[in-house]
Amino acid sequence: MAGRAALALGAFCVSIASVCAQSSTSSSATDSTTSYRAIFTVPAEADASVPLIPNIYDSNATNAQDACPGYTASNVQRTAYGLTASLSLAGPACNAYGTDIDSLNLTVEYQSEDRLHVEIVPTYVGESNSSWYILPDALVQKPTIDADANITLDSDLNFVWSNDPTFSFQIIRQSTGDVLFDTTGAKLVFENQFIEFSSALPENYNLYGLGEVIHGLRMGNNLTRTFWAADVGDPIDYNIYGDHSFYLDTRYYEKNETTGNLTYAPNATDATGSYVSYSHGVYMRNSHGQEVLMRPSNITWRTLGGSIDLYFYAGPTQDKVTKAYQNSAIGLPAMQQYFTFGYHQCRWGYSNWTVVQQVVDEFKNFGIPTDIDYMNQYRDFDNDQGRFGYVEGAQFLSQLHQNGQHYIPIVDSAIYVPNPENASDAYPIFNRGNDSDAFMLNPDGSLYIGEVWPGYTVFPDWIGAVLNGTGAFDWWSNEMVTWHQNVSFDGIWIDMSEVSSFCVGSCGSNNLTLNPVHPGFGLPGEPGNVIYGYPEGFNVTNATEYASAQAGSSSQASAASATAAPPPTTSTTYLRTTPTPGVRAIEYPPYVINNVQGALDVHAVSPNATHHGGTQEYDYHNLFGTQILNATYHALLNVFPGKRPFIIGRSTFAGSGKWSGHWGGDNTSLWAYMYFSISQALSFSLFGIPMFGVDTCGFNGNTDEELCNRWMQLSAFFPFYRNHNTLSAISQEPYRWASVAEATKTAMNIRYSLLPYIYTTFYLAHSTGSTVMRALSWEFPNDPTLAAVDTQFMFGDSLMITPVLAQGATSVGGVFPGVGSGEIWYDWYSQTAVSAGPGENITIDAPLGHIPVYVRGGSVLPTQEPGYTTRDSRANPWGLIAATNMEGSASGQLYIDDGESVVQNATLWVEFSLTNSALYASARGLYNDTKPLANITILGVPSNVTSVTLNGATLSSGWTYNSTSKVLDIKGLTNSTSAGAWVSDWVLKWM
Ligand code: MIG
Repeated sequence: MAGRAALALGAFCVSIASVCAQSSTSSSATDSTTSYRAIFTVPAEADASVPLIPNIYDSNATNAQDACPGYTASNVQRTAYGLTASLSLAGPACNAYGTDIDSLNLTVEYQSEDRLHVEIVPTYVGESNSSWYILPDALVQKPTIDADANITLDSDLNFVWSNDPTFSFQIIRQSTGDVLFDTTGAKLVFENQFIEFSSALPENYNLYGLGEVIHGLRMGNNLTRTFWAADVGDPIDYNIYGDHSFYLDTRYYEKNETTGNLTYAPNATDATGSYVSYSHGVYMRNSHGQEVLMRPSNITWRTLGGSIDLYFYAGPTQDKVTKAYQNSAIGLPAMQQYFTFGYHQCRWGYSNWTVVQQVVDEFKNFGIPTDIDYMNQYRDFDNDQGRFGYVEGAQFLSQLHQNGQHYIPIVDSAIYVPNPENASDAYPIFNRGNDSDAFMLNPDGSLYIGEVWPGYTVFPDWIGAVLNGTGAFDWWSNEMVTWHQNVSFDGIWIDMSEVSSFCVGSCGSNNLTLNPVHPGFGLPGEPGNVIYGYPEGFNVTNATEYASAQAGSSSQASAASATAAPPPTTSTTYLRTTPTPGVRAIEYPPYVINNVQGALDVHAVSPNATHHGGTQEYDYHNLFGTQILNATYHALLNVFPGKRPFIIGRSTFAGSGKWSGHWGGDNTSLWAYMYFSISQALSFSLFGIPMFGVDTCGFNGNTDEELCNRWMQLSAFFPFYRNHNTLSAISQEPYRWASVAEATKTAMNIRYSLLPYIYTTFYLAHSTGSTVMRALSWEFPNDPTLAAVDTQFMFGDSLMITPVLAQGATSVGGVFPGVGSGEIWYDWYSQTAVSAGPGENITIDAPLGHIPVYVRGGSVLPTQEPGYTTRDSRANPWGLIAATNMEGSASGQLYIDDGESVVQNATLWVEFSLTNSALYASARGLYNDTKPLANITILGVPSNVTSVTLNGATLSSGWTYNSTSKVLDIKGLTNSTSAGAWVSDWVLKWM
């Protein structure tokens, strides 16, 4: 508690943009139902997998490349935008992991200047054969031919095909002659539940994306990415919550300055040579369980269904690829309300309004989300009246809103089914949904009943709603509107949307009279599941505490092993499913993907769950998470007509960004996860979900002072800035330690000063598809040494962050990209130019509490004096930081609007340009902003300044020039700009 006074944050920022709450422990659920009976615990075996061996580890598995015949192309027809052809099996069917489809249609379309589409679908798709599946556009947007496309399209990509020895194709980049995608020598396999195709890739290739995964930014050439949405706490390299079957491929070439010839440079290690890079993107529009195998010389796709629906994006820069991907395929990211860029404080275990109030008081002004603690026995849209009552809540929330703070509760994906034998167990939210056909079914038409926090539950049927018009979306929206009348939340946090279910199959179908039930595993903090873990290095920094945690951990482990069931016999026989012609084995497909949970039906709603209209989860599993975001987005538009919905969702798919942001899920309080947060964020930049952040200080396990100190500073430079913690772990609000409070204030002060820059950067992402967090390799595409850098990053185009990511460190190594070609970097704190050589790894002093931040020469950053909340900050006078480049110039922008409306009545766009000792501001737009301009700081002013003028009028005082730091610091502009900083254009000159 030492840090408490320190983090009273006085005049400082910290807009608790939101707070979260979640029901504290299962015992509360037990308490509130004891009058009925003691709660039943579901046996752990209910969620166990059948023994399966993933194909990639199965040395006995059929290699479809050996067994299958491939296809032959015929009937090739030219079309207005490309060609079509028929593909027929080139030999006897192999039926390796399904039934071969003997006849396919190939379509190639030059859809725009920089996008080429290759599609392969069964010829008989129109006929009713349920084993062939085409992903509906209504669920996942499908890129189409650009309206202005015509035959003179100057495409840099070329499609070339061959029948030698069987059908294959290449995508060639004309300008370099480089083959970007090449299936030569690999057979096409197309079965009803298995598709395989493969492309050669050059030596030491650089691929990025293919998430969601906890992995370094660059994928490397020995990784299998599995796509199957899973509720699992961030294991490294496995499938986790979301699926984005998209990659960026960046290739570096050495350029011969005389001839202009390009030579592929896979192993370049110097930053100074004459290199160039070309990037392209590949999107596979397929929602099935999938695997992408990256190997040293190729990449292989295997999917459990659907079709081949590939889009090649020519780039040739990351920026162009990402913009084109968003504009054509997934949509531009949702614009966010201004407050959402404030700080969010959350945890699982804020057990009632009073506790939440205390947290708010401690911070004075952080953002406050609540986890499932608020719920009545974990039931959606229903508060526990004892702990999170509506009356008390209304008071709390009205005060919070008066403070300029916000409240973002969690909403779970599953809906409790009341116990039919217990009249007092009524849950009308379920009944209303059931009456609207809003829930998934068993194949026989009865309700599919799995199990999540509240007990046995049903699951919203988004697919039936989209494809067959049943009521899930309307019901969801009505429940949100109704609940909001009792709890005036400001946004929604969606959880468990993979969609998670804690048992295999419809385990509740015959067990509803047991409801509510306890999950078959201990919640964090429950006996046997006490949290003893600490970050790396805790043994060194806190030896005594570490020793006692170790002792607790060992006795918990030995108690567990004493009561545990005997280990399974080692002679496991694995289940192998043999394909039956024409029939799909949807629960245990013959090809076994390396799903982190084992079989597809473990810890998730089963593939045989059936939607209204008859379709099955097998084909849609990966889309639940994105459709609940769609439903929530539209529900929030009904709750807050005209306001930008604020949503943070767990499971995402291509296209989720147009509705929602995302957090990194259940990471662990380890230094390793702080490092991985950067790669995860950068990947989500590529996926068009810029509103991203991770659980700062770590979710699972206990954090410690040093890690939390570093992490609170790092996350301040992520778009979504939230501290979140698991149930029963030690408290980790930044005010718990004096040093963390201080470090947090430092970083928040910078973040809140920069809110106008952050908001402008985000607006550009929303309006053009540019990114917010950026890899160094994207901003400096001609430096091959940056290809794998994921320990430093850009926040927008003007700031570089070089965080300390190692325990015990007091300095950090960092490069200063571009310095060989004239780039200048200014230290944020000293405001002076850094001296560094090209490619040089500089040791930067970074004691605990200091995060190195650099301003890129050539930028003008709009700022505002930080206030305690985003609302206060937004009301403060403006400022500018201009950092000159080698030529002595700089530019930047500022976007202003009302901060919350979907459609704006008026906006303001201000352009700044600095050149020849003059800084110009020119604006357009009718948004009326009357705040004055308080100060302008110009970095890198080379020679002495003796006079400063604003619109020709001399400023006789209020400015200083420092000839050592080369900073011209102009204050006291408030009077001359009292009508508003941007009401008229101005020029500031100095000499
Ligand atoms: O499995 O609501 O990722 O943020 O605190 C636990 C409790 C369920 C998982 C979420 C996490 C949240 C937790 N939830």
